[in-house]
Amino acid sequence: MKIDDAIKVVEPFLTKKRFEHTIRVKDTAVLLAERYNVSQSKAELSAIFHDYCKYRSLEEMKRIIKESSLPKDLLQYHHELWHGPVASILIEREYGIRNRDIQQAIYYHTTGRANMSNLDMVLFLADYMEPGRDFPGVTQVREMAEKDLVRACWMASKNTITFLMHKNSRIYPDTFYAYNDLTLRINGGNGINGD
Ligand code: DGI
Ligand code: FE
Ligand code: FE
Repeated sequence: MKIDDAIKVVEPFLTKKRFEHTIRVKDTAVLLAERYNVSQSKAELSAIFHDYCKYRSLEEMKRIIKESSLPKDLLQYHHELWHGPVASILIEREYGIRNRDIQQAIYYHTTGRANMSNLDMVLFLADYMEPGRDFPGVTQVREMAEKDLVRACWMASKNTITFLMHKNSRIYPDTFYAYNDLTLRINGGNGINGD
């Protein structure tokens, strides 16, 4: 699908604010893709669709998780975690976007996962650090994103887990798997405590 068509498809499903966020994620993802040798068209298309299902009803998302191959344990966790996996399925069903790399990046954009591809990291990071974001620590992540994709993702993942723990939220396993794997990738397992 052409990028202009994708933008037209997605806009009616989003609020104005969310649509503007989506465009900023796309622009940020394009910059990161250039810097880290990732396909620009894949980065663009995954960014445009990443929050496509953000405002689907909980009933619809629940139904799709139940009747598809998506992991059922998602239903035991916060519904905020559902929109990525559900979008990865619906873009194929509704628009024939059947591309593993794109679908995977969208699937994991909220949690991350172990073994993230560069495209996965570009979307994960673009969503975290687009210019409209104002999280504590986001400036340092933006600076790191200019030189080290893995380390910037690691910082974003760590900040998100810290934020969730402060809220006493339950944390989905993939969120931890992402953090653990990125930690291993940045220090080869030689953390402060040698773990
Ligand atoms: O859709 P966006 O708002 O652009 O951003 P997102 O999809 O990255 O994240 C939505 C929310 O999900 C964000 O507040 C952080 C939260 N989140 C990420 N990992 C987990 C999580 N929430 C819970 N409860 N558990 C997680 O593992
Ligand atoms: Fe999202
Ligand atoms: Fe987003």
